[in-house]
Amino acid sequence: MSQADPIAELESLESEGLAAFAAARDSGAVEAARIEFLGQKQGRLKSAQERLKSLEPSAKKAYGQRFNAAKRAIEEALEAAKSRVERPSIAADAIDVTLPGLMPKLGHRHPLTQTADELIDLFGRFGFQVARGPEVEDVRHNFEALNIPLSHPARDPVDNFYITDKTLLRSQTSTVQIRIMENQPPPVRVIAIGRVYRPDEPDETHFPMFHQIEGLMVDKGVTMADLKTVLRLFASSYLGTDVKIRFRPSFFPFTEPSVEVDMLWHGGDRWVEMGGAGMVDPNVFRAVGYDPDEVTGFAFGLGIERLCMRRHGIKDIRWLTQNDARFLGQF
Ligand code: FA5
Repeated sequence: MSQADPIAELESLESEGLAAFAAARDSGAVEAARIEFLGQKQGRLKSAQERLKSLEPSAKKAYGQRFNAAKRAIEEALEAAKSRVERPSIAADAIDVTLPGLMPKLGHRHPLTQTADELIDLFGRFGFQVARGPEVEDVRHNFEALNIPLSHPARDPVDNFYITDKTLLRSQTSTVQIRIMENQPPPVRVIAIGRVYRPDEPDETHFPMFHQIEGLMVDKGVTMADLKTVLRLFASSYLGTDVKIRFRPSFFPFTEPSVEVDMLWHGGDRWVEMGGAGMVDPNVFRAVGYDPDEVTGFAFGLGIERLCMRRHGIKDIRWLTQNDARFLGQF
């Protein structure tokens, strides 16, 4: 392009003008470009227009047409740049009521809380009331009154979270059995749900803090058959009619006889231990002032995590306490 070629100069003026408006990011820059290219006194288009007068008559027509095209293009670029830089400030001030709203993320109850609430509801329908007890317990309620003497290995400090010699984080909800019977005469029909603590090594099915549901029924003539009926009703209501339950002989100091409660699901390949149960030991009745010749009773204690995991197909108990929203959001 030679300096002397007026058409070529118009072309580069046009492309510089378009580039200047395209690069303008705010109204100040748009205005500066407007003055540079379209200014009435010193604008570059104005000077290009002046040049027309000095051209040979034969060149005037072509130059004039090219000039008009360049001017139009630059004016359009000005309009486009104006509306582009103005748009954000309009959007910032105005509320567009036609835009779809942002849905707030709703929280919901933790799967363990859901399980606990469902158990309370279920046993409520069988006539069981809800009781609570403290998580920091004394050795009387956690051991002594439950027929666990001082020499018993269950009291070992390596198996419990002691706070002082006489207090500890309760290791089982059976403590609540004692608290209830101390405070009310028979008949009793209660469940207690809550946290319990044991220094167990965490793995897929064990965690040092977990939850149990305790059941206690005391009345004249309560038998092992009542225990099995209640647990079977519970299992089929909570987990489905195709659940089988099985009692295995076991030992707990506070029940005699004692059993381990296993459950087997349709499609499952093995029995899963859900908890312990049995007939309340006469020594426990004596410790709370009940007459073992007058009343009998059954008690059971099941792991709530195990029930919740079974119900939802959760493979690892540790997921329940990791607070990963992607996991919790599924329930
Ligand atoms: C007891 O705790 C007895 N108190 C149950 C009982 C109550 C027996 C009333 C008789 C009468 P056990 O230690 O087996 O029993 O625990 C009961 C259930 O708690 C277990 O079957 C299991 O489901 C659950 N459990 C035990 N330890 C853990 C743990 N570390 N993590 C998660 N669940 C556990």
